[in-house]
Amino acid sequence: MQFNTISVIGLGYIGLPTAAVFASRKIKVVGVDVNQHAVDTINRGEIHIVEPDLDMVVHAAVSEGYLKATTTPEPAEAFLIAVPTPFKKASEQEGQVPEPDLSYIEAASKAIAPVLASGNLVILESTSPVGATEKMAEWLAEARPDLTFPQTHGEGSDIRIAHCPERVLPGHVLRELVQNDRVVGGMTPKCSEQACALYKTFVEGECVVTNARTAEMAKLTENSFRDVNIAFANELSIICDELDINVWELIALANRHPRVNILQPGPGVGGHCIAVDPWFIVSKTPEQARLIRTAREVNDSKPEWVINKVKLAVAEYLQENPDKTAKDVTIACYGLAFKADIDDLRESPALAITQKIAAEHPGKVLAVEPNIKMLPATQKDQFELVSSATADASAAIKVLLVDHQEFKQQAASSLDQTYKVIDTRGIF
Ligand code: SAJ
Repeated sequence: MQFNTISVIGLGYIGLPTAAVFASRKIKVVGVDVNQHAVDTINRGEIHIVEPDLDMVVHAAVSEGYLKATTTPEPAEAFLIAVPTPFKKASEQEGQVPEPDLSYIEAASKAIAPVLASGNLVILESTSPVGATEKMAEWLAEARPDLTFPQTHGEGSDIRIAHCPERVLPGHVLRELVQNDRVVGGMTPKCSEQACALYKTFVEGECVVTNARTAEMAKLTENSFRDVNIAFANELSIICDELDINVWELIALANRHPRVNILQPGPGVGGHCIAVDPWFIVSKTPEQARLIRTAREVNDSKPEWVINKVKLAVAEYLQENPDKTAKDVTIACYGLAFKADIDDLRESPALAITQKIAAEHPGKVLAVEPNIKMLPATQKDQFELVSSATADASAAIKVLLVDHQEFKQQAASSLDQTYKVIDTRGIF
């Protein structure tokens, strides 16, 4: 099947690169987003998110006329939905399992329904709980009783539906979009076949076919696998601290075993995926998903453990310097991003730790984040953004939160200083 026009709904971290890559293959792409600012920015050939090289691809796609953005859906042969699937806010309480919020998928389905036509393909790319694709198909069918859908008409339906989860790593999106294998979960084999034909316009990896539910679970499984493994490393770091063992040396030694590959501890798990997606499994099967839930809890509790370590370091410093009070102690936090070598502060344990320290510590709190030029407005009054040199010169306590390249390069020269160091990433 030939696709001349496709529409991507949701022009964020996944939708915009996907739209741009399709457009770079000379397919007409209509990008749809509710955010007028994003739409205007893209139509100027610019981008509103940070991702290496994306600006060039979007600029080329817009100026050659293959990509345009709009707030209102238009007819197309295929629709790709790449909107957020966050938690429901109301259930973010102690002891409760966060429930996935499908309202963005629902809104996107209702927005495209009026322009759907027989023969169209609708793909859900958003990371979703098991059953979300079927739910999307129901919403579409309710809005368009004049069309037939796979849940009622199988292979003969007017509309084809599939779930094809994105699996790209922020910072490497353009390469991974093209090179990664793609899981294609059609509601029927014909749906999968058409979705494969669409992705094959740019995917160099294999398109591996399954059903929609398995595709949904595959994505959740990948991120839960990583979360469980990071939780194992984080738990080891707490055990090793108790037993006076260097956890990084320990992991390096254990990883010499041919069948052991432990991940790295850190200050907690951030980002928009790994800390969220395992909950989609837990909320569906709370009785069965015991390990997955515990891993989430282990990783979510790590920031508090780091904060307690900082408090202990302050107390020790004051014991060693009885002429000083807590107000005289400057704490420097190195790194605010959710992981190394990116500028993304959203859902970042490093930022949360720095904010909490700043809120509780009576002395000065400095933050060093080489990947940003200024603090978001909400953080401006909480702590100061300074250079490494300034922080090094005035801090009594150093808290290393993100293993940015810059910090790794400076680590060796910082060793001979007389700071108290809480190194959550093992770079010192
Ligand atoms: N982290 C550790 N220790 C490690 C590895 C990671 O503490 O050894 C932390 C990071 O510092 C960060 C968090 O985990 O706070 C997540 O970082 P990440 O690099 O593991 O993953 P993301 O969130 O950037 O991207 C993940 C990827 N999933 C997997 O690797 C299984 C990516 O392929 C997915 O497409 C993405 O989630 C997504 O969108 O779901």
